[in-house]
Amino acid sequence: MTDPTSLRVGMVGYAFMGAAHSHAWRTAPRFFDLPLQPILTAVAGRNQQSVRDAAQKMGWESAETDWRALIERDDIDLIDICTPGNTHAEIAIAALEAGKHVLCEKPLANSVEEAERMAAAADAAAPRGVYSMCGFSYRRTPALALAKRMVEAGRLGQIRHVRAQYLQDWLSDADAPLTWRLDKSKSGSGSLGDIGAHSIDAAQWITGRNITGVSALLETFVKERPVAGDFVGLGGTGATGEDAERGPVTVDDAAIFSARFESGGSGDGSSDGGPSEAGPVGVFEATRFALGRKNAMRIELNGTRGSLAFDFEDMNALSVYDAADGPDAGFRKILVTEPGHPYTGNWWPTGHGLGYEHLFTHQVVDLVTAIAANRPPTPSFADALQVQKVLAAVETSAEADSRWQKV
Ligand code: SOE
Repeated sequence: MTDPTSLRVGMVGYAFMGAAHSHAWRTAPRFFDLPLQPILTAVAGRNQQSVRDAAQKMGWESAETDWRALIERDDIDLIDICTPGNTHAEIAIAALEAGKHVLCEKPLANSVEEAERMAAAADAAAPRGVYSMCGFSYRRTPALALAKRMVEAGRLGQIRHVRAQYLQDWLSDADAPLTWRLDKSKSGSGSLGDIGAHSIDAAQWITGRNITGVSALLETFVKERPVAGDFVGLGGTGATGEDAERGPVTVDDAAIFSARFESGGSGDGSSDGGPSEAGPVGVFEATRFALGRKNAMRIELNGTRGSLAFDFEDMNALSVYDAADGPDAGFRKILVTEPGHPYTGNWWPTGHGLGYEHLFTHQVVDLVTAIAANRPPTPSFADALQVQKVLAAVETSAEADSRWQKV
């Protein structure tokens, strides 16, 4: 029985992303007027006691030990996939074919082939009013949503440079344990897909241009690590000990690549330079070894009329340079907390700021609003497939002495 006023959610997985998504499903209706009320109907996980504890802690009405049970239940309208990438394709395709909406964490999949099947299933489901979104949550940062508005309005003119870094340091300790994010069979790649994917999506979304080619290198600094003990966090503080068994790291610790973006007319609002106009050039870096950088998701755009710069470690601010302000102006720091800024009007008075968890609440708001309006949410699986193709091109280039690789 479908309740037209509610959206009943079944979530698969309950670790870091499961906790962030649960918080968002609970919080969104309390700060935003949603057209459908999310119901935290069930959470699924393999270990019966652990998933029951998670349901209790995170506010889910019931617990299942098999994700397939969520898809078979007729009291669930949407499947929220918060598991490692090697499980995304099977769960998402089964859910869409069963007529359930899907929110799938990033990256969409562990290969282009899987992502293509997922995008095809999404395209087949949409005409039936069954929708899907990929969880590139940084798009829901107010400062980055403001940056997108500025670029679309032509405030930066023609974009020439994109400079994107995603810097973490939770693997700087060579004895941090071997968790699923370091196992290619589960995660698909290391820093490249886990955090580099966010930079790729943000850069393409803000500029309104896709990446068309890359030249890349990947590096794994620490080739083997202690097998994970009781893993309790990203860096893992499991009981490994001196004599712990060690296993191979099968993913990159750091990814660096240059990129070209589409040329010609685009979403940057500038006068169309025509096909002869070069598109932006980009430099990307993703690493878990930038000692001292904890979650520095950074992006800077340089255009013909201005520039902007963002650092998630100062996430409520956007730095903007406007050439029209003259040579003495320099970058101005905008506090993105005004009522008219994206999302912020629903929270606190100006200047009080938001955090990482708000991105996931905004993601729920946009997803629920699109579903209720019967229109496809973004980023779509097709958008996420484009990111997957860039990830694959980076890996191909890195395996071929950084030779230029078209996307
Ligand atoms: C780990 O690097 C991680 O949790 C990513 O998986 C998330 O996508 C990112 O938002 C924070 O860091």
